[in-house]
Amino acid sequence: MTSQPQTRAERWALTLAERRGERERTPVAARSGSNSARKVAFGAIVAVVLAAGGYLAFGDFLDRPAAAEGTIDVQSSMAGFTPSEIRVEAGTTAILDWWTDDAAVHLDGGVHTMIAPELGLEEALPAEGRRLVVWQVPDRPGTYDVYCETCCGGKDSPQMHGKIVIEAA
Ligand SMILES: [Cu+2]
Repeated sequence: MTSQPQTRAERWALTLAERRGERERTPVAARSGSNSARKVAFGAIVAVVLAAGGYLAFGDFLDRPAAAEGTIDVQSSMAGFTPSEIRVEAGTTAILDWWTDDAAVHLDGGVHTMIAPELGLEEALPAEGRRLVVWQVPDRPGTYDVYCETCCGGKDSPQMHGKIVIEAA
C-alpha cells in the first residue's frame, strides 16, 4: 500500500502540513534571539542619538575652558547676564571672564555690550566670543544697574539688565 497522496488536494494538504511543521521546528530560541538582536540594535541607535544630542546641547559648554582663577564668569545671552547679579569688592581690580555663544545675526553690530555709566563700564563682546574685562572697581559700595543695549530691546527690556553689587572692602 502506498502512502503517496493521489489527488491534487491531498498533495496540497501535505505541502501545507510540511510548511507548518517547518515553522514549528524553528527553535524558539533562534526566533527570540533575532528579536533581542533587533532590540540591542535599536538600543544602540537610541544611545547614539542621545549622545549626539547631548554633545550638541552641552559640547560648547564642555569645550569651554573653566573661568581663569580669580576671575568672575559672566555670560551674555538672549536671557541677559548670567549671573544677573555680579558681586565685586570696592576699590579692587575685578576681572570678568565674559563670554557668549550667540551668533552675530542676533546682535546689533555683532556684539553684546555691558554698560554701567555710573561705574565707568562700557564694554563690547563680539558674537561667539570671549574676553577678559579688567575693571578698576570704584570705592563706592552699593548696587548698580548694568545693561546690554545691542540685543532683545536693549536698555528698554528689563531682561537685558543686571546688577553689579559693590561690597565694602
Ligand atoms: Cu546683549
